[in-house]
Amino acid sequence: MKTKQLVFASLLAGYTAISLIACKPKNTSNAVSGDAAAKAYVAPGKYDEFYNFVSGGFSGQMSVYGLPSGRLLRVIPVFSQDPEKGWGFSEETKPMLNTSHGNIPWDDLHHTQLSKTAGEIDGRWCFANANNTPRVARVDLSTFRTAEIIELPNSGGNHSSPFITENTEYVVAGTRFSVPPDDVNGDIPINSYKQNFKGTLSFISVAKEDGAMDLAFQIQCPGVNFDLSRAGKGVSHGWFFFSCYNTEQANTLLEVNASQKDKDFIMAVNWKKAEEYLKAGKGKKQSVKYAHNVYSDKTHSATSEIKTEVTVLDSKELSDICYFIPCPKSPHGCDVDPSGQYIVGSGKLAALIPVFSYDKIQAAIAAKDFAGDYDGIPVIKYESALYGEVKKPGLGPLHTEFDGKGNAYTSFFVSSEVVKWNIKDLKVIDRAPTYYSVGHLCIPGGDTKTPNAKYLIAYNKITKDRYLPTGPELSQSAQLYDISGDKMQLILDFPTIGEPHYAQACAADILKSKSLKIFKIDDNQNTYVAKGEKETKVVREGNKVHVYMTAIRSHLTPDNIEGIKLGDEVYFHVTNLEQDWDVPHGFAIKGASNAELLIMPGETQTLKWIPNRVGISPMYCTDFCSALHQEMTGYVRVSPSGSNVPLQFSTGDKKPASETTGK
Ligand code: K7E
Ligand code: CUA
Repeated sequence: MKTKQLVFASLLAGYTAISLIACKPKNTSNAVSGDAAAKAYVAPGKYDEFYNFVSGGFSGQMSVYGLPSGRLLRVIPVFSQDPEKGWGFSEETKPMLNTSHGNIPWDDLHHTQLSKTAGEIDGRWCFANANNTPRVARVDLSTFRTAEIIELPNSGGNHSSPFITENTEYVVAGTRFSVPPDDVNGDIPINSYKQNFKGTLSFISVAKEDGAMDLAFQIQCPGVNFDLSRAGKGVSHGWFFFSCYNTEQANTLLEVNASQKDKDFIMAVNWKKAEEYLKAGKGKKQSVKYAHNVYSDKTHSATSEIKTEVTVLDSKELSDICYFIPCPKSPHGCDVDPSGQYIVGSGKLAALIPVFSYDKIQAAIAAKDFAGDYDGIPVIKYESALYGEVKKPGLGPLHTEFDGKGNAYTSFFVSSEVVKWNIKDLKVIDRAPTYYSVGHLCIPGGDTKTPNAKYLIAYNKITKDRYLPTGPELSQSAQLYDISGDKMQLILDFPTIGEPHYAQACAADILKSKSLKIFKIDDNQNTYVAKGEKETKVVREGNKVHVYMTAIRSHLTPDNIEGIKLGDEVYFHVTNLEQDWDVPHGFAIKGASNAELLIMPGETQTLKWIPNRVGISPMYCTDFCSALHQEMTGYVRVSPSGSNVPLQFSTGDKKPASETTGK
């Protein structure tokens, strides 16, 4: 990280006169003033005002914090296994991590996006991207669980993702790495990038009623790196804006070779026009392979389907859907203000921030005011699209959020600060240090038409000297600022799970009443459900043994099982019979090599267990559920493979020792 920062800094030094020694803010201990604690204080027993959905970076998860307290409310497993929830361990959730490359237990999640209606947060879903093996996930905000994951073909490093249109018509994803299309032989020299590599944008449609995602179409673009994006809104609804770097089309040592040009691009995409072309049959079917995984709250199980076709529009052929706008020095963030009129490009190595005008972009397109083309895509003249530049704002601009009061807030990685500037006159109004090396920023509703200008959160990369040392690695941190006054005021530090990239926040009132409390046991359609203790049984099918088990305070049924033999695969299908809020039961058995379970009220989850030794294996509930939780236990007897111990099961004195043989 440090080396990166230095290289970054030395590159910058090439064309800015600003001293790099000044990069690290001083006076860390004085940074918080006296009334800060009161502003972030939420009394015990009181609710926070906002939910904050924070990306977990390399942890592959999303975490939910309360604001302003910074309380960690929940970690939602998305692209990585999570032993706290059994995610990716139980038989029911394993298919969610399936891809065309097989099961992937760990990915890298960078951006969260709350679903919107008419440009406002509607509290239905939160989307997230898997950066490494390209995927987009939809988290259901009634259960705070991942409900759906779709893989993206023709992509590598799904970074410019998942950004959504103002009515959640589409979740959009741009590939970070350009790669040869999936249906051609990719066994080619890497240095044939310029001829053979393509950049792909994916448009995933989202069904209005239930959020079901479908890869509607892709747009094939020149081979560059797509970094970030935002949908237009208001006046610019129907357009999408992507930052592009590596327009040098380098395939090695990008830190030097992709920083050659004075300007890279923002790409403006007319997605309404793309829809028209799609309807007119201009798309080409391409054969590809990608997984589409769906979790059902009815069956409490996931399914994974491999799909084999995608429709691709060619941006070169359909010459009026994509336009390039020059943007200084390797733009990272590409952010659209609440009105939809202004598009802010943050060149990582630029000494200014360009602000483009949607109206001027449209006028330039209408007048064909182009400075030639790039790989067949028209390039609008910089001055023709430009509204103006923010001069000398700081070093290493990354991301911009908006407060709805006419101000923008940009994060500066190298100079470790947040800079507030006015969108109309482009004048810097205020700056506040961050500790240290800030990445993304979040203002609740900051990408909506009406942001809530009370708080701003900075998500930082480096924490050293802020928290007690914990060995070589320190937790990353978030910093909360009060932005209700003229000056930003730092009021709280709180640690994050994994490296935080983008985050979004919304008023607690939008979500809290929608939150599900239990799954109704009568609605449970899991194949192996036992809706009451009477339905519990143990069934042998060859060497597979299915245990239909129930859990209720404070016993398992059955809790004595005999007749299991070496060579058996035992499936514990545990149904939690509770119908009370916040009463999960857990399940673990000695020697289980893949997992434990955690089962919510009314839910069924399955643990697969292959015993590897003869003897008695204890099992128990892992969640302290009642005063008699320590009594919530049982035993399984494992016999040698040839044994004729009959299959029998029981709980308490009802001792049927009944034998159930399979079909
Ligand atoms: Cu700037 Cu991956 Cu959005 Cu992190 S990205 S900071
Ligand atoms: Cu159930 Cu402890």
